[in-house]
Amino acid sequence: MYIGFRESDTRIVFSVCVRFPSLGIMSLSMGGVRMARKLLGRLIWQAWLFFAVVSVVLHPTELRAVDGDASLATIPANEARGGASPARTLVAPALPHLRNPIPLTSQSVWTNTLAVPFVRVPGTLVWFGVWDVRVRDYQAFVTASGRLWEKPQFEQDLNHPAVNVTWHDARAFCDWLTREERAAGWLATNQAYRLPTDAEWSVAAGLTEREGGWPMNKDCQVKGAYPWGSQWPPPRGAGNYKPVLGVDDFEHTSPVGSFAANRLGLYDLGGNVWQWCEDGYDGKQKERVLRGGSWLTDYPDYLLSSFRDEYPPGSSFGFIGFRCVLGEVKSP
Ligand SMILES: [Ca+2]
Repeated sequence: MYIGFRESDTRIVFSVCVRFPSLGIMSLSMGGVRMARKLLGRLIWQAWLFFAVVSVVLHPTELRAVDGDASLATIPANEARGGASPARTLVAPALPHLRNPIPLTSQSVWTNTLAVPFVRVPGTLVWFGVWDVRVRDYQAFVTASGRLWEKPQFEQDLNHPAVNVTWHDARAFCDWLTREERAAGWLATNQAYRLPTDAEWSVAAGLTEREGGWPMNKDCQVKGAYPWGSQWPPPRGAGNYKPVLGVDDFEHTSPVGSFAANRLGLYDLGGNVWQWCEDGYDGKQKERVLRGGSWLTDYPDYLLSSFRDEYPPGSSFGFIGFRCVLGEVKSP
C-alpha cells in the first residue's frame, strides 16, 4: 500500500519507536507533536504516533543476560512464555531466565541449581539431564521434604546415581525441583522437570522408531543397536554392566560420568542404573517403563537400546534410578 513516504523513512521511524517507546511518549508529551508535524510532515507524524502507541501496547519485554555478556543470546519473551509460533515444530524450550541465560545453539548446555547440565535433544521438545539424578541431588530433596529413602546395601558416594527410588519418588523429585527453581526465578512458570517419555528416551539413544503405540510393542524391535554402538560383545569401557561382561571394574553403581558420553553428551544412557520413564508399559497401565540396563544386566537383548523393562511404579531396587528432562507444560 502506498502511504506517501519512502520505505527507508518508515524503517527509521518504526525502529526508533519500537526500540525507544519512551522517546515517542516524551516527544508527544513535551511539545514534540508540533515539531514532528513540522519536520516530518503529516503522514510521517501519523505513522510515528501509530507506531508509538503500538510499541507501548505491544512492545515485547526482552529477557537479557543480566551480566551484560554480549555473547549470550537475547531471547524473545514470546519464546520465554512458550508462545505459539505459526508453524509449531520441534523446537526445544528456550529455558530463559534472568539469572543464567543460554545461547540458543544446538550445542547449548544449561546448568540448573543442582549443578546438573542439561542439553537439548534434537527431535524432542525437551532438554535432558546429562546424567542420572545423583545421591547428592536426591539427598537434597529428601532433606527438604522429609521423604523416606532407604539406602542400598552397597557403598555409594554422593556422585553415584540415586537408587531405591520408586517411580512415584522420581516424579516427586521432579515436582520438588520445579517448585524450587520457579520460586528462585530459574524457571518460567510454563517450564517443568519430569521423567522422559519412552519416545524421548529412544530419540536420545539415537533410535528411529515409529510414532505412537505402547512401549511394549516397540520392545527389542531395533536389533543390533546398543548405547555404545553395534558391536557385540560390548567393548571395554562401554558402560557399567554386570561383571561377567568384563567391560568395567565396578561391582555395583559407579559415579555418573565415568564412561564416555553418547553423541549428544548424555552419560550412562546405557548401564549403571535402569531409568524410569513416564509411560505405562502397555494399555493396562500397571507397570512403568524402564530403559537403559544396569550394573546387573548382561543378557544381550536386555542391553539393546530398544529394550524395555517394566516394573510396578512402587518398585524400589538398587539397580533402578532416573534422570530428569526439562520441558514446557501447557499451563502453570
Ligand atoms: Ca559393572
